[in-house]
Amino acid sequence: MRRADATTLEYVTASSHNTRHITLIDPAKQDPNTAANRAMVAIECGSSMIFVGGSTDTPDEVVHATCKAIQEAFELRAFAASQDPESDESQWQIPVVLFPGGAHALSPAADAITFMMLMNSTIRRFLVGEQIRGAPYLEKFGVEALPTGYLVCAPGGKVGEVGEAELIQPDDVDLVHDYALTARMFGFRILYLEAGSGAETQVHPQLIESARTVEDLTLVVGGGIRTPEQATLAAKAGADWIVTGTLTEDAADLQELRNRINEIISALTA
Ligand code: 1GP
Repeated sequence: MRRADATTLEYVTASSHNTRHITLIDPAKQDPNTAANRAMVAIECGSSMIFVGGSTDTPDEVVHATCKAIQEAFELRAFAASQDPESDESQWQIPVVLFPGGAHALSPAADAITFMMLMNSTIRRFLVGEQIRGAPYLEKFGVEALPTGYLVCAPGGKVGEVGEAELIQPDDVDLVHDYALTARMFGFRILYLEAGSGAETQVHPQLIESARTVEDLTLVVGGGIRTPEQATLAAKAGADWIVTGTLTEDAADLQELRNRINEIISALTA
């Protein structure tokens, strides 16, 4: 549920003193009600955006039910906060953004979508093919497109394999810079450096630093970030946003989830 007075792109690209945190929720991994409960805990702990997506083969209806459940939960919380002088309604005006594996995983209940070109894919489908299939749907339902260059870095995981990406290696600092420059010249506002969900190693900080030297790009970094130290490393290298999925997905219960997100957010705001 985004604020009425700003687009999601404005929210995402706004300058922020601290690196902000995104909680990624994979609709394939829990029912919509559980997803909504987890999203509420994430926001209570200070996460600043919810991504919905991840798996490559989730059907539209599952993605939609999850987005809807999260939006309804946030609306209720915003309403409750508006009735309570001690609470801040804007805490719940948090965008719910699709992070799709393709044109199949879409929902009109989302505020926006990371509209991505997998820039280092070797196949047309992920450069522009899925996007052509998804664009009319997004236009019809008024889901805001966040123009995003998506770069898969080693180890790359499943997205690297499925996307047939020429993985960016840790020492490809010039290459990542040139990709960042290209992204900006295409008019992308966001560059997402991805190591792959559940990756054993996160995106190398020198790649983040190199991309950072290109102005006017908001940097999102994800994949393999599990500890506050790793979050700090990415933040210090210049990430505007970090994404965690696995860390929160495999928490045993809501209390463990709360502890884990609190630790990451404390590291980012220290
Ligand atoms: C995956 O970058 C995200 O696309 C998050 O990765 O699951 O490793 O946190 P993790």
